[in-house]
Amino acid sequence: MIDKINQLLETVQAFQPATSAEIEEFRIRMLGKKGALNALFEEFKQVSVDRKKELGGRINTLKMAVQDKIAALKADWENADTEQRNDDLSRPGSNDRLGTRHPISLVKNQIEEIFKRLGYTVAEGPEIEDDWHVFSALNFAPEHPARDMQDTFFVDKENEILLRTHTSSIQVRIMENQQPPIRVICPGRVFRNEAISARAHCIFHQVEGLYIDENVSFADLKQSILYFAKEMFGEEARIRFRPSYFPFTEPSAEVDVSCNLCAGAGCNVCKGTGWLEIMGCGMVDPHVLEACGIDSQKYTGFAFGMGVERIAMLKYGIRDLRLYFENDLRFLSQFDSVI
Ligand code: 2NL
Repeated sequence: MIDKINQLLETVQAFQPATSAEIEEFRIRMLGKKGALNALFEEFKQVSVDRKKELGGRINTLKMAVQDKIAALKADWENADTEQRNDDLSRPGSNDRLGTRHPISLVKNQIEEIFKRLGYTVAEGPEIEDDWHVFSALNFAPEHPARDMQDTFFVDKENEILLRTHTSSIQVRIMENQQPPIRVICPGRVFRNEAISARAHCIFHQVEGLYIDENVSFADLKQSILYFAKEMFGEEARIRFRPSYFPFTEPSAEVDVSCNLCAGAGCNVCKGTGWLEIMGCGMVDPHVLEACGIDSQKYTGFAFGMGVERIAMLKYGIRDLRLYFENDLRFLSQFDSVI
């Protein structure tokens, strides 16, 4: 019997499987009901009392060696790369659930795509900016309230380093570095020192656009915005311009789109007016062109800016801004089917 046990021990030590199926065959041959170990235990019943202790110990050692060997082989097998495993590589992969795009990304991408079709390129820029690119080049008066600590986050007040409050700073950098024609869309995060509520957040997203060339007119602006509104809200969308004021444009306007929920009849989203405000725009102030090194006698241009959170709210009927920042899957997974 001792010989048999030693022989089996050698077999166990020498065993090298070529496939995972061979490990299983080995396990059954050794530990199965009709396996080698059970045969030994059966034979063990006939062993005389004085030899039971020694042989019992040896059989147990063998059993443990078998179990350890199988466990080690299985672990190796799990870690081996697929080429070594004779797996069927043509079988379907596992269906891990995919994440979904955030509604802010969806709408930002959509805005970019619409203006790309009109020949615009997309540009980004730094979130940490200086006073010149955010305020001074854009014709903000020295005492303008946006320059105050109450409205703007300063990184270094003394050196006038701050978090950009709009993405116009990207367009300033572009005008400084290239001559017209310029046609560019500038998306990005912006920062304003505001209390968080259902309608305001201190971090939000903007897309601004800029078009500069010879003979660019307000009529060009109106047609470009009409094209955008129809692409974004549907072919039946109508727009209207209301006079407004921005330091960096003259004349300036705010743009409304006909309410897509009540088709202009009046509902609680458009507060009974039939119109929803979607952006601000205007002809670039000649002071801004000159500050950025562009000849305002030769060139004119228009610019516009919109809040991505607001466009997404109008498009998807989202009621509370805070939903965008909470990462609640019940909210996010609703955008599963949107490309
Ligand atoms: C709004 C209004 C606007 C611009 C942004 C702009 C940029 C340059 C020069 C002139 Cl570099 N204008 N941008 C113009 C008018 C309006 O945004 O309500 N945004 C959410």
